[in-house]
This record gives sequence, structure tokens and C-alpha cells, in this order.
Amino acid sequence: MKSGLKLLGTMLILLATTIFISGCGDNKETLKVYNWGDYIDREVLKDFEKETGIKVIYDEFDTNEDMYIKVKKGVDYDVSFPSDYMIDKMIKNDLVSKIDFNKIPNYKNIGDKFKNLDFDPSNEYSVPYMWGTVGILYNKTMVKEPVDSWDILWNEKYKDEILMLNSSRDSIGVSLKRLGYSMNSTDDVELQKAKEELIKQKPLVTSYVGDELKDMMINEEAAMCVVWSGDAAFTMSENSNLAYAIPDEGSNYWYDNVVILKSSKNKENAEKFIDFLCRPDIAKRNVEYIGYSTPNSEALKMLAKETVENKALYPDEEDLKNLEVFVNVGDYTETYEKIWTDVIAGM
Ligand code: N2P
Repeated sequence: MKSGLKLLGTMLILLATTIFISGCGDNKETLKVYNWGDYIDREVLKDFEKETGIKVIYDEFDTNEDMYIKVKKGVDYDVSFPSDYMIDKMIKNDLVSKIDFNKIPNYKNIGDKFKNLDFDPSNEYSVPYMWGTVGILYNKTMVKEPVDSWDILWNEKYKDEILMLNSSRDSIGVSLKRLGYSMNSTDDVELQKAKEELIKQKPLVTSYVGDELKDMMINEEAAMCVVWSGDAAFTMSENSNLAYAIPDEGSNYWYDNVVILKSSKNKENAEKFIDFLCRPDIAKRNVEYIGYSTPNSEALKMLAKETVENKALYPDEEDLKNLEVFVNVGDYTETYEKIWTDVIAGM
């Protein structure tokens, strides 16, 4: 009898231990998110976890190219946030899955002008997240002349006060546009000239930067910087000496969309997450937190008047006319990458 009780006791302890271990173990649903740096309100992630019970594993990248290399290698993220030209490239290279839009009821909140764009013409693979432009962020106390041309980034007067983006398409694009060429050039002579100009500019450049540009510009460590519009808006809200301008030669107009990676093992969770991001209250919180421009019409209605009237974030249609969206340059991608490596290496 005594040993029978002992056995029952041992079995109960074993059962309790099993329940405990499985309760806090790996059985939990997960979602692996791979996003740009500083590109979501972390509280939103926590709320998604609370509402759905899905645990989010979150990682960040600095450029489309860095993200692509990692995804191509087969790192098993579920969702990512490529830009326009990169979405086209990922579709062509079979790296993204079709999304079941029946699972994304909040897709209805996305403005029509952000749907069916050239990189995903029948909108099967991506859901708009943010959009913006590329321009020059400058400090009005250090730059007294008009900022209306990319030429200013080549002006010796500002030696050691210029920051360039460490992003191949953006910086080569600036150099091409300054020379009067398309930011999507696949002309060897044009690309060679753009490269030579970037090398000529190098002695004037303090550093080639990513997210750190925000602190550097807020702390007035440089006079000007090539920047994505949302980061411009954020820094301008922290330091009133800063202003944003899109040069007259034209610039880049970009779209960042969410995609589900082919390697995803949690497609349903990914769709739940994408739908969550499209909820107006969530889109509003994200856009208020990071400072970019939202394609979500319902969230837009909820934003403060001064945000929507901020021309750095929501320019007039007229001001967008001169802008180009990057396209996938196919085989020329390697040429762009090689140029950028050479520029950074100082060749
Ligand atoms: C980086 C966000 C960049 C978005 N913080 C530009 N595509």
C-alpha cells in the first residue's frame, strides 16, 4: 500500500513537471519578423503577442541589399519589409509567397494609389506599410544658401560636414540624378560617371551612415545629409534648426511593403500579423512612433493636423512629379553593388 502511494506520488510529480515544461517551453506559436532598423513601435509588437498569443522574434537590417543576401541564404524569417524594386527582385527569384488576402480584411484601409504598383502589378505578394521620398536634411544655421540641387553635396565649403547614406541604390541614384540621368540607369557610361563623381565627393564626406544619422543631425554633428523623408521628419521634430528639401533635379519616391517569405513556416501567423499592421489604430501608432508616411487612409484620418500638413511627409502631388521609383535593374544589380563597394573602398 505504502509503495503504491509512493508510485502514485511519483507519477503525479512527473505529470506536473511535464505540464509545467510544456507550458513554458517551445510549443508557443511564433513569428519571425525581419524589418528595417527603427521601423516599428515595439509596444505594437507586445500588443500583437498579447492579443494573439503568438511570440514575435524580431530582427533588423539596414538596407534592402543586406536583407536580400540573408533571405537568399535561407534564414527562416516569416515576414520582411522590402522596398519596391526589391519586391520585384524577390518575386522573380521565388523568395516570397502569395498572400491570402481573404485573411487580410484590413487591407481595405490601404489607399488605392498604393495598390497594384509596377513591382507587384496585381497585388498578390505585398501589402503597403510606409512610403516616402529621398532628399537632403540640412541645418539652417550651417547652410545659409538655398538647398535646391544635389550639387550642394559636392560643395568643398561643406567638407567634413556631409553625411551620405550607406545604401548603394540611394547614393548612386543621387549621383546619377545630379548628372541628369535616371536613377535606374543601366548605361555603362552614365554609371561610370556617377561612380567617378562619388569618388570625387569622398574627401568631403564625414561618413556613410544609416540610422545613426538621426542622432548625428539632431546633435548638429553635420551640416547636411542624404535622408529618407520619415527620418527627416523625425529629426526635424527633435531639432527645429533642421529642414528637408528635395532637389530640383528630382529624386526617389519609394514604397516599403510587407511580404511573406517563401521559407515561412508560419504563414497563417504572418497573415495575422500583416492584418494587424493594417488596422487603423495600429498603423497610426506605428507611423506616429517612427515618423514616416502611411498608405493607410483610415490611419491618416486619425493623425494630427500638423503631421498631415508636414510637406516633408505628405508632399503635394505636384512635388512628386519629378521623382522616380527605383526599378529592379536585373543583371545590373551587380554593377551597382560593385560601384558601391569601389566607392566605399575608395577606388
Ligand atoms: C530605416 C527605415 C528606412 C526606410 N529606419 C526606407 N526605405
